[in-house]
Amino acid sequence: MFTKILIANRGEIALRVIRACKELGIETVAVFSEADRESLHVRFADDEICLGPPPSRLSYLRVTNIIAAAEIAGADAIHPGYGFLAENAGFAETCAASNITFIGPTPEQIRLMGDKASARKLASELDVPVIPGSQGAVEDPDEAASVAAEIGYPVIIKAAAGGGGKGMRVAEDPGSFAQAFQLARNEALAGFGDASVYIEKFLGRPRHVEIQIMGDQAGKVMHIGERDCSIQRRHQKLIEESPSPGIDRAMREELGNRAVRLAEHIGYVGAGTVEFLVDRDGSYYFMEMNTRIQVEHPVTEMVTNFDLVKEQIRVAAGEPLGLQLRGNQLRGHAIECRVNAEDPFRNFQPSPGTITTYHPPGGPGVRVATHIYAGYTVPPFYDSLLAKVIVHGRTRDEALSRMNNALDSFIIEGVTTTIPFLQRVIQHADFISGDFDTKLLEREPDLLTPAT
Ligand code: MV4
Repeated sequence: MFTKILIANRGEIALRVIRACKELGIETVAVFSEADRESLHVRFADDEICLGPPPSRLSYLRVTNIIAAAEIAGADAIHPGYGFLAENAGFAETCAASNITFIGPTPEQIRLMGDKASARKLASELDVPVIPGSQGAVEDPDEAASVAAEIGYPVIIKAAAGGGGKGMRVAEDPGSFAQAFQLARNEALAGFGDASVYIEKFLGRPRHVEIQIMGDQAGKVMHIGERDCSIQRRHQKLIEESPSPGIDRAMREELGNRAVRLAEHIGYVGAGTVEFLVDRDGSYYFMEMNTRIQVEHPVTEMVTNFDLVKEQIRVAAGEPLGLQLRGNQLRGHAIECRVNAEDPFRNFQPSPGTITTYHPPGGPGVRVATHIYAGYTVPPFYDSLLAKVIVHGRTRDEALSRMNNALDSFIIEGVTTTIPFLQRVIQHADFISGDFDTKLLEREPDLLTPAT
């Protein structure tokens, strides 16, 4: 087992990893930017090293500084958390070259799944259903147009190096295809330094259902249930839950087995997520794979009682998967709401500043993942996640009731938060019934105007 882990991250996920290390008896090293000196991850870690100025490209993204910090502190492994360097294959390579274990998949696995066109190609070769579309990337505009005609309109053009909704264009009809294709390529080049794009049939009202998987170094991969992440705004997830109200036991097993087949084929090590779009007629399609621990992982932890972060560390140290799902049963229902320092009624404009009052919700089945406290100043440099409220109940109704009460009693003053907006969403008839999809917020603009 490792003796000391450097956490190459900040905020709530850094605290989450530190807790897992403490339970495993592993020492911790926090790294921080000049804006995060007063952060709790710095206080709770055994060692602390400043990386540089506040902007992340000068601190949390500085590979050489992070590796130097690990060497100085004597860390034998690095946990990247999510975001920042978590899906950077070059960083994972540099760790290996410096004799430091990167807690996550191999550089090759990160690279393969990071190229969304190659991931799609691999999935289809393994009989994991993919959305009808091009075989890999297409360069030639005429060839692309004939692929689009073949699959039928509307189509969506996606950047191979994109993912998570970045670099996508929809073409409704043949007349708008050539321009959309050109724009998508230009945006892909500008945004990712790679103009490669691929084409898919555009699904109008899909659900986003993702399968949590975990693999060990002996080649064993298991699936650990799904999360429904359909409630999103501009590709930012707002609410996640497990199990998904849109799929049944048989479908869960089917998606899980497909996800495992894909991951096993590449000898996937660590925690990963295989994303699917599920259409209203029950057909499902592979979309992409994320090679990191995700923000919403606690939802899965609540319905399984697993500690996914501890398990990531154990498998990275070469131990076999210690998780066991009895009869693949998920226990009860969990929901997560992400609370951000943003003004939901002013186009989600960021609201950094100092927290004057803080009181978290509590009670049975309520978990709050946060790094904030009264007196903490939310810096303007990073994403605006303040806290995740995760509730568990025996039924979805019980979980929903707990979430309503939790949001009601969550007091954060000094910055504007998205809590009032989240309350409205979970009180919407379509959310309550479970009959929702990725277009819910677009269909309901009233959710975004202040109550009168
Ligand atoms: C799609 C789609 C419809 N059809 N692909 C958005 C995130 C990125 N991973 C892919 N995304 C989508 N891909 C086809 N062929 C609709 C979306 C999409 C979406 C997906 C999941 C959750 C929220 C979404 C919001 C808008 C669009």
